[in-house]
Amino acid sequence: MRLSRFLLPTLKETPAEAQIVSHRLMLRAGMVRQTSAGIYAWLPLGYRVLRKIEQIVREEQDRAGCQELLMPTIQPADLWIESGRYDDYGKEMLRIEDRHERKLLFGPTNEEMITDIFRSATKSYRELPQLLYHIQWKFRDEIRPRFGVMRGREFLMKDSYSFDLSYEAARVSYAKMFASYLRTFARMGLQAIPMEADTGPIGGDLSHEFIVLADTGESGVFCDRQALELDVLDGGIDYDDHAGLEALMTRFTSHYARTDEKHDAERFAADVPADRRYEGRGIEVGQVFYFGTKYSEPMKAAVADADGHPVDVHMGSYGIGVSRLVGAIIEASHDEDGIIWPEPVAPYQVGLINLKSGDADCDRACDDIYQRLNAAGVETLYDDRSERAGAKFADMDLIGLPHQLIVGPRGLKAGMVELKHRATGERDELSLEAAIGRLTGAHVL
Ligand code: P5A
Repeated sequence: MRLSRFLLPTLKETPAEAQIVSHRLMLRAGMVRQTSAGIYAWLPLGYRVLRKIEQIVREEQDRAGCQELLMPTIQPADLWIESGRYDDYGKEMLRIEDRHERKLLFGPTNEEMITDIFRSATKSYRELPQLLYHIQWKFRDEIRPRFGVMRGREFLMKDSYSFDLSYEAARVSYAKMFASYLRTFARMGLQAIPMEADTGPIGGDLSHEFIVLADTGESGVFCDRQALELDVLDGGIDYDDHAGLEALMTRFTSHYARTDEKHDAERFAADVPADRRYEGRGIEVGQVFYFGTKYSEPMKAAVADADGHPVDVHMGSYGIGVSRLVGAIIEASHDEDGIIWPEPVAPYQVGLINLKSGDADCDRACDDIYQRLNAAGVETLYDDRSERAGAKFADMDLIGLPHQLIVGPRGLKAGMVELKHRATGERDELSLEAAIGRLTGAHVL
């Protein structure tokens, strides 16, 4: 993409309304624009990151055997009256009436709707287990939307739902989602720590939140420092190995990791040696729930067991805050100059900077590089604007692309260009061919 043609309204000044660094940087980097309180338009740069995150989430759901479908944003109130949650949900639910005076709502979550779909499609225990997910916009009329996309009113969530015949079987589904979450966040370059959690309006008695460490986070974090050293990408995960999944879950939950609500200070102090105690803050990027028959019982979602007797199915639901993750990744990865995107979620891999647009040699060399990078499938944002070099450097650092390829008239005379790594600041003077080779080769530099 040529920057001269790209809608990228970057800001030099820090927007006054933004309290945390990710919100400031998302506004300054022209990624989003607020259209109402807690509701955002995703501009081209921000939308590319959102889609990258969504795709990693999707790949890891598919890998775990979860099936993608798509449910609507607007739901009939009837389903929520059936489950008993229509009144309970309170003012956070955006209630709508259509021209026929039918009661509708903008879905804050989809337990009721998926249970309705399940009960109409399934009759026998032989059809279990079922694991289904969608990636869809949600609306929660939060009393205090803040921190940009981190606590919005409209936000993008991946939500999965599991249906099983028994608690034991449901635990396998829970462990599958648990494992896939560890992989999902690790692939984005995040360390997300699973913590025992309260269940709130979703219900049930088994739940974990996945927390990314950040000082600005809304969740308190208490855990054994050993929890911070686990690496799930070390080995593959076999989703058919139920004992292995249970063992993985045990390994990742045996560190007394708790959010502040459930924190039992005395037990934490007693169980974890003082030098291993970690207390900090973090951002909840996902939460998983097992809630048994909370919805299947009132909504009569039963299947026939082997003897033909109806059994209410055991359910779980599993959420990831896809749009929140954009902010969470920035909180975890930035410096004073701007964002530092981890490669897997970067909107473009390479920023090509023409230091003297309009100079025939520079233009020719940059056009050639740009074409060759595109042909090799390297996503490239080419700054071909006639701006000062300083402004180009500042914008490129701000938007945080992993690699910058800098082309200027002096270097070109000697056939040289400069390659800068955004995360480390390392710079290499290279021949034009060597630079292209590095960027198109292994991709990992
Ligand atoms: C699980 C999936 C649920 O709603 N039902 C379906 C369950 N869980 S949850 O914890 O309430 O939400 C799941 C994730 O969504 C993100 N999230 C938000 N992101 C941005 N703005 C919000 N207002 C917001 N509320 C929730 C969080 O990442 C949460 O873990």
